[in-house]
Amino acid sequence: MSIKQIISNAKKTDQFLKKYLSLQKKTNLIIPMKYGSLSGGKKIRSSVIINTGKLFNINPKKLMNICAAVECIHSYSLIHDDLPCMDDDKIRRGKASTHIKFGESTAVLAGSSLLTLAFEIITEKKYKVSDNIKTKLVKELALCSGHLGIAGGQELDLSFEKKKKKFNQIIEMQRKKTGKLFNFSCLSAGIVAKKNNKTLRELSILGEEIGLLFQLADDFIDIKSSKKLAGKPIKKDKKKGKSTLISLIGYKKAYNFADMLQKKILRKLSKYGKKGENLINTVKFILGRNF
Ligand code: GRG
Repeated sequence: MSIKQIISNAKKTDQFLKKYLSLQKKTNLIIPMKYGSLSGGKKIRSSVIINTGKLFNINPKKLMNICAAVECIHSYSLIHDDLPCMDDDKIRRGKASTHIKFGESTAVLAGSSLLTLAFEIITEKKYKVSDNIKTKLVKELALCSGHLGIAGGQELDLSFEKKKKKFNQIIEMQRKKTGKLFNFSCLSAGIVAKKNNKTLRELSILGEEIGLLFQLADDFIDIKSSKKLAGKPIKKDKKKGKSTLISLIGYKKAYNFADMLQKKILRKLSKYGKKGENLINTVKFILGRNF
């Protein structure tokens, strides 16, 4: 049930983004941008956005611009993450990484263009939410993406390589690198639903916890999955000397921590009753997956 729903949400975002990109003026960067954003990927953040919207009876159509914008930022981060100056990975989503297919300079520029496209999509005239909501979305997405969020987390991740880091330092890095975009995914649905500041704060925290859980699961996949299933090389964290909870406390203790975090998230979602079912299923999928 849950995986079908995730695939169906991914299709909706893909369709929206495909159409949006096809209406752009044709440049040499459009094809690498499409390659990096449309071909493959679970689009799990879209499911988190849509299913958070369900907590507040928001029609998924009202969230499509946000889904597409978040997936553009996510794809941008993957394109840049794979570059030789970062994680130097040649395979992504079961295919050649964008810089292998199109060259490094094109990958840098296609990634950067996806970043700016995200803000174009949110501020789009045809997106029928108020200017006040659009301004809040732009501000929060910028905060989650920059040095306080994904980019800052990535810098920490690279600087932690081959170093012994403390538990809290690893969690902080993962909260930024991966958690912040999930933070925005939950928060943005609350912004569209015009929730009060207390609820928005709760949604930010909830989203960041879901994102941390997602990153922990990603670290488990690096150990237990296969290259075919994961669509990317596995067992690379150890080779690269990445600081993960697994490298610090071992697989079993790291898994127990993730299991406790999942229970905490599910407890928080239980207050929404039936409206929370889809998001609960997404959270369960996140820890149980092997791709
Ligand atoms: C994007 C603002 C910005 C800066 C770039 C390179 C970089 C700085 C950040 C890298 C962040 C990064 C790659 C985090 C890892 C997150 C993660 C677990 C990715 C895998 O996500 P999935 O499994 O991928 O959702 P699919 O292929 O399903 O889309």
